[in-house]
Parts: sequence; structure tokens; C-alpha cells
Amino acid sequence: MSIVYWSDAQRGQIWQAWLAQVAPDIDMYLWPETGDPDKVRYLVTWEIPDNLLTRFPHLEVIFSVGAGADQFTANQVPHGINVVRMIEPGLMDDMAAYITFSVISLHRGMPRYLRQQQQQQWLKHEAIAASRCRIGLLGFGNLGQASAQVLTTLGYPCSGWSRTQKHIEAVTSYFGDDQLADFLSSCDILVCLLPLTDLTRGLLNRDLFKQLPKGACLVHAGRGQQLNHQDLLDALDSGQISHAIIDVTDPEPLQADHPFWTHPSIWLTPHIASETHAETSVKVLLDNIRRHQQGLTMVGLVDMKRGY
Ligand code: NDP
Ligand code: OXD
Repeated sequence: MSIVYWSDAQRGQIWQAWLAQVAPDIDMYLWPETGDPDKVRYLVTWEIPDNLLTRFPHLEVIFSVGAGADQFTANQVPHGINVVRMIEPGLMDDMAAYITFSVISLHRGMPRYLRQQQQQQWLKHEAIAASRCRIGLLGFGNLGQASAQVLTTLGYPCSGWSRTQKHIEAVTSYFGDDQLADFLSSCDILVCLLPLTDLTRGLLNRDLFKQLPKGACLVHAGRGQQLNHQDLLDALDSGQISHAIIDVTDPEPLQADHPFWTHPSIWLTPHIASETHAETSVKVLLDNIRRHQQGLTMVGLVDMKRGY
């Protein structure tokens, strides 16, 4: 039985060395090496190669190297093959840190202070307490919950919006389309951590922005296609949104003349909010392979019909 890995080579080498020590029954190959294709049961990748089942006739599971699996379309995944996405502590910690950094920067007025510095202006503004700055996690799964855990510790009131109800201490759960408006009206800082699906594509648009309190901020670390760029620019111009921190765009990178690059009320980061860590993720991979071998449900199993 073997795994083929097709992604960042450095991480692949770390995984290969660790698995050779801890799970010598598993052969791991780094693409373009595949060993005997008949023995390949697991493919770890960001993209699905063409002619998948001709290459690996006995493939059983495709693991995404990332938290998202929207890059795999349902018609690329042959019937009967499971898709599993990455849920691992390194990625969760990084995202919680990025969201916390963004929230604190916005709450403490850092965009305004950076502009003041450029104008050599020494001017203090009133600081409201964290307890009065309400954070809404749009998409309240693994990464949203990891972020809320840190934010509540810092005193920020948090709420989450998801498809199904959640029961997390100190966090208000809103769920389903019927509760979206109530959720949005309670967000001083809206953080998008939704997966990209047919239902979330284009969701960050004019209609949604106008349901936020005037002057709210946006942190977007979900997927680029969820955000309508012109609607965000209009919301910034009108003051409906006061500042946006954007980690994901469509396309990535944006074209050189795109207004986001130079907009005074946008901070842009190049899809770096979080990444799969080699050392922690390989343990999760091995645990999932063992689960699969024992007929147990794997952690992060994707429902391809639902899209995440
Ligand atoms: P999860 O699947 O754990 O969480 C997704 C959340 O979104 C769930 O709470 C889910 O609700 C909710 N959701 C999905 N569709 C809807 C909908 N139509 N209506 C309401 N709620 C919905 O994913 P993760 O938290 O692990 O990751 C989230 C996303 O973050 C990834 O898919 C990826 O796009 C992005 N990401 C970005 C990175 C970056 O560096 N910028 C890095 C890693 C991930 P429910 O729980 O009820 O199903
Ligand atoms: C991921 C990402 O999905 O990096 O892991 O966006």
C-alpha cells in the first residue's frame, strides 16, 4: 500500500522521513515518483491530475494538502473515492493568529495611526474597550472556532454564523439564512472564514454590507470568489465599511492596476493567513489513514454534494 504526494517538495520530504520512521508499512512517493501505481491507495495533492484512475486504478482517498477542498470539482472526483481536507493544529493556530492580529489592528485603529504617521501627525483617538467591539465569524467551523477561542479570551464578544447551530461557550451561535440578518447587524468587525461553494460564491456583496452597522470593518480570509470587489469599493467610499483586510482575492494575485493595491482603506496580504504545517499535519494524515484502514470515518471528510 502506498501514498503519492504531489505538493510542496520540502514538506513532502519531512513527511516522507517521519512516515518512514513511524509507519514503515506505508511507502510514500513524491511526485513524479509513484512506485507501483497498482499499490497507490492515497493521493495527497492540491490539484487532481488528469486520467486519475488510469494512473492509479486502486486509489481510495484524495487528501487535500489544505483546509479547503473547493479546488476539487465533483466531476474530477471519480465515484467511490473519498475526499478529505486538512484539519490540523498548525493551520488552526496560524489562522487564529492572523484573525486576532486583524481584529486588534482594526479595533485599536491601526490603519488610521499608520496614515497619521505618514503625515507626521501625533494625535490620539478615543479607544473603546474590547468588550464593546463585537466580532462576527461568518463561517464558524474549525478555523472560525479556533479564532473565536482566542478572541473571547481577549474580551471580544464573538458570534458565529454557520449552516447548523453550534454550542460554544461564550459565543452566540446564529445559523441558516433566516438568522443571517440578525448576525450581521451585531458585527462591528465581520470575519469571513467560509468555504467556497455555490451558496457562498459572491456572498460578500452590497446587500450583505448594508446589513452591517455603519462603519463596520471586514476581514476576509475565506476565498477570493466570495467577495464582490466593486461592492466593497462602493461600501468603503460611502463609509458603510470603514476598513477591510483582505487575504484572498480572485484572481490571485490581482492585476497590477487593481484599485485594492493602493486603496487607503484596504490592507492586502497574499493568501498567507494560514498554511499547513509539515510537522503537525503528517500526524493528522497518518491518523486518517489508520482510520480508513479500520473502516472508521476520517476527520475532514468532504461532502462533495454540499461542496465542503
Ligand atoms: P469548516 O468546514 O470547518 O467550516 C466551514 C464553516 O462554514 C462551517 O461552520 C459551515 O457550517 C459554514 N458554512 C458553509 N456553508 C455555509 C452556508 N451556506 N451557510 C452558512 N454557513 C455555512 O472549514 P474551515 O473552518 O476549516 O475552513 C474554512 C475556509 O477557510 C476554507 O474552506 C478555506 O476557504 C479558508 N481558508 C483560508 C486560508 C487562508 O490562508 N486564507 C487557509 C485555510 C483555509 P456548518 O458547520 O454548519 O456546516
Ligand atoms: C487552505 C488555504 O485551504 O491555504 O489551506 O487556503
